[in-house]
Amino acid sequence: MSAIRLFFALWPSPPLAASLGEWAQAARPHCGGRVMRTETLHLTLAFLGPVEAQLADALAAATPDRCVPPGELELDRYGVFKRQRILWAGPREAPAPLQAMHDGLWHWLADYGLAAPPQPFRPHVTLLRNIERDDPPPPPPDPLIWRYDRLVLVASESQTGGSRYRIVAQSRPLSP
Ligand code: 2AM
Repeated sequence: MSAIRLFFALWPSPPLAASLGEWAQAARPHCGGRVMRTETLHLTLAFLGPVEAQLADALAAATPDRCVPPGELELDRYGVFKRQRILWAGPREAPAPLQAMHDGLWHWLADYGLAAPPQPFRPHVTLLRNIERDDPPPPPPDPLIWRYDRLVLVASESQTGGSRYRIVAQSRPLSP
């Protein structure tokens, strides 16, 4: 049976994605590297890796009911993952509500036989890959405010020149 590479993420609104794209362009003269396409920018909450089609279907069916409390996240800095040669935008550390969302998601995923990675959660939006230096530039003056009310389940499909992301399900926003 074929496997599908899946992850849960927060997906930015088009205006926020455009602002993140500006952050990427602003950092590129300093860092070098390859700018991520604006329509693919996201913040991963849980990377599941390859999942059998039956399990992928079960997760897609259950995701609409996996409602999350709405919240706000401030992205105020660039950071670098040296080993992966990534420049990212994000907060210094996960704020408590986002950490709780991450932990709750993995707690639920355990019912499907999926286990969280041992590394701590480092919320980030990858902006540039294959960067050429280790130090991030200073961030733009105004932080970005991310207002979220749902999570999305995304399939990552390999294609020439990178990955294509397809949103397969999303959680229902909680009514006010
Ligand atoms: P990255 O942007 O830091 O590479 C899809 O690949 C998403 O899942 C990306 O946001 C990626 O993070 C994240 N991810 C987390 N762990 C991963 C892993 N082991 N392999 C590939 N992607 C991973």
